Amino acid sequence: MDTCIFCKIVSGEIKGDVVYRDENITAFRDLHPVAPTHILIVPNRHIESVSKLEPADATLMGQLLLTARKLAEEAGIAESGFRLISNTGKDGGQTVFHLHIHLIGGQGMKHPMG
Ligand code: DGP
Repeated sequence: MDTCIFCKIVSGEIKGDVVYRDENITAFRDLHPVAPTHILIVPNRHIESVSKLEPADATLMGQLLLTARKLAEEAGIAESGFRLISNTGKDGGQTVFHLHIHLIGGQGMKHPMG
């Protein structure tokens, strides 16, 4: 997608603080971190959100989760714990419409359900 900021980070057209890259996935630090570790894990292929996933994307989504686990281990937060979030659509608070998983940790967090 020509106008998608995350597609541009994936392609290298604009610079991101990339911490992981393979043929299917790119992970980079969030521009506005909310915790000591805040990494965005995205599919290289443009998928708008979880709402647009197809059955054929099941393996890719598994790879995204395994990448989250690996990056959590590398960041030293696998034992202390972390949160994975994929905001989806307007009511979900999504602001960038290229599917991404936030990996957030390194501090205690309030339960999102209150
Ligand atoms: P969401 O609101 O769930 O769609 O999350 C989008 C996140 O993307 C938000 O935490 C800020 C981050 N973000 C937006 N633009 C950029 C950018 O150009 N570079 C990086 N690294 N992060 C960005």
